[in-house]
Amino acid sequence: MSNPAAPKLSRKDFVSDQDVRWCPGCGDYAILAQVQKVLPELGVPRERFVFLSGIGCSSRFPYYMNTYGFHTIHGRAPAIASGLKASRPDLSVWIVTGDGDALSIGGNHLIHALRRNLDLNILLFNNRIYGLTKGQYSPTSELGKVTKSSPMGSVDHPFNPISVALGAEGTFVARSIDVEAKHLQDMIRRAYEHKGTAFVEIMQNCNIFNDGAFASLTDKDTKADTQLVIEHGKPLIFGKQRDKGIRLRGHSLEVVQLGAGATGDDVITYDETNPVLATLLSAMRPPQFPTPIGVFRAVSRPVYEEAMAQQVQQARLKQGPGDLDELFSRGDCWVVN
Ligand SMILES: Cc1ncc(C[n+]2csc(CCOP(=O)(O)OP(=O)(O)O)c2C)c(N)n1
Ligand code: SF4
Repeated sequence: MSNPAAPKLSRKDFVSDQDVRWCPGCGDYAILAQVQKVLPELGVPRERFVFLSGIGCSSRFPYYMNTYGFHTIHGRAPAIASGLKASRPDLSVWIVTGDGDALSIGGNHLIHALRRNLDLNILLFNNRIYGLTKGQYSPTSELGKVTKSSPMGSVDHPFNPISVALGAEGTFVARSIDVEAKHLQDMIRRAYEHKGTAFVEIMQNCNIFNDGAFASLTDKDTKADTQLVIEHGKPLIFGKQRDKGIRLRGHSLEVVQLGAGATGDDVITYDETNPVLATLLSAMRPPQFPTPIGVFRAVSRPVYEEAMAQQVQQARLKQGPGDLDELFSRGDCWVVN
């Protein structure tokens, strides 16, 4: 899709003339800025990009991108994006969704898009709350979360979006954080480069209804010990002094202190094509473990739209171009007067 003859674009080309209506301080601004930074670097003409969303604060995203876009209906962006990509495989199709939009009302659409593996990019802004509707708990809110809709604390066990995407056999599954600009840019670029459905969970602060949900991950004093940056072919090492690692003990993971009975050789070297490692890492939870960010899984599998186009071509060769009117009126038809 990249075209060397395409006009040189800059961030400004992707900024729309719409007033941004997110609350001041919302993490969505940082994500928008990184998407607008990366897109001009991809060598794709602007009119080839389409952003589709469902409903929520995050789903206002298409208004702010100077590209084609469609603010669709709640939870249904994956369905509409699938139709678009199947009929226009030349477009670069992006879905922007929230934890409520993608995992409550849209849960079913999300998992089927992932297993079908159309060449789509899904950015799930996870603020662990319903922002637009003013602060009800969401499917990623922690157990015991006190909100207006759970005044005594939520009794729902939360989803882990990475585990959902891996369980649906997503071929590209990654996580980043709104304020980790460079890391987020890398994940957006990798998502674009992946052929197949790329799923990126972006931890996003909703400073109005769930402020500080990821504070320990983003605070500069703690983040070296609470984040584990996973990279293909590199050892799972973290900590301010880079002195802690993740190793396998039997069928489980454990944190080891390097130099105190463990060496770099004991630590796992990450392999983003290994489904067992991805599953083990997706289950890592604080406070026992740091929170992994990066690409959990990247594997290649045929994409839906190509297989579909091949079948259509084969059918045309065998049966001719076809006639829709003739098909509709064939067989057991009647007229209602
Ligand atoms: C059919 C339907 N049901 C419910 C709603 C109300 N509603 C609008 S947005 C939303 C959830 C938004 O949460 P999330 O996807 O996490 O997005 P955020 O606003 O936090 O970015 C809900 C329940 C709706 N608009 N339509
Ligand atoms: S309510 Fe939360 S998610 Fe929505 S715009 Fe405001 S800060 Fe952002």
